[in-house]
Amino acid sequence: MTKTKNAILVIGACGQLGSELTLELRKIYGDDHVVAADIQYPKQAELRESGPFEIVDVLTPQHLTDLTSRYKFKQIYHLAAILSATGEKNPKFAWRLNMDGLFNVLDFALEHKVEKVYWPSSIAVFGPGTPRQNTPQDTIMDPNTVYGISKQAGERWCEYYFQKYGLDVRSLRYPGLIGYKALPGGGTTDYAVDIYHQALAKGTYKCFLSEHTRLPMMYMPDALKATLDLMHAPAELVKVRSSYNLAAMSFTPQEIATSIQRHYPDFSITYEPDARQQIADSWPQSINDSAARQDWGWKPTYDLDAMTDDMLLHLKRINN
Ligand code: AKB
Repeated sequence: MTKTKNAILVIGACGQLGSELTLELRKIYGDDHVVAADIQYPKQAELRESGPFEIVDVLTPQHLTDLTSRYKFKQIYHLAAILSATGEKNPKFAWRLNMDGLFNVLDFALEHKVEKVYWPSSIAVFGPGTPRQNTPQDTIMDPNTVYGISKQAGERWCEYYFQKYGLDVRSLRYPGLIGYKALPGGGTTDYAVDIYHQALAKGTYKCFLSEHTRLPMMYMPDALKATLDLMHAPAELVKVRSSYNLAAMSFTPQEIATSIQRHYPDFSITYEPDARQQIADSWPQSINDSAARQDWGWKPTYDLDAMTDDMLLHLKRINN
């Protein structure tokens, strides 16, 4: 059997970020060289049909080893994780999946001489003791969700593998991600995606966060660009080996509703905060990403209104 050399593996390829990142990587590296992997087959036809797909459960290292008879991987994007809200429902399992999954991938990468690994961190690494405005790269980190604790520990392990074993691991602390192609699963920032779908479907939205809850957010094209720019940066420019702060915009539920009302003046929003409010209240309101800007030239493109215009345009097209 001939092996595909220089392959790229995307674990968690069916998720919100993975489904879009896989397609971008296929545009750059060629469809056959980007292997999408997840615990279930992709629902999205484009993802299913455009290139190879493999069932991989990151908690089963043998699934990764089995792939080595057919692929020689040069890069791995390990995106599989349990997010903040879902993590609180089953903390022990979230810890196991987020941490053991990361170890399995890092160890596989070392053993099989993978050149680069990407692993996402999150603003969830911050907590109630962290300065909430313009949160610095290096500051107090006292996360109080299992997701945040696992991301903070994961950051330390990524840096450890880089320093002790020379593994080129790169990472970004994503804010809430918003895109029209796939739904997020189980996060505290998910409302900012759902609100667009509900605006078009019902003209009204019941928000699980209160109206003035300000959180850092980013539109998917910016998140994809940041991820690829970081991965393509020369190694010597990647000076932060835990995870880079990354920012684009910050807004409240009331502000995103106002942005939607520019297109749909009758759109209305109500507020019924649930357990996710407490998580949101422990996170920063805005992020200082000057290290990413200085080290490898990060600069976002979309603000709230530009994102709203684009989201609504695409969702209307998809719905028709
Ligand atoms: C979540 O809300 O859990 C995620 C995140 C900010 O990492 N979107």
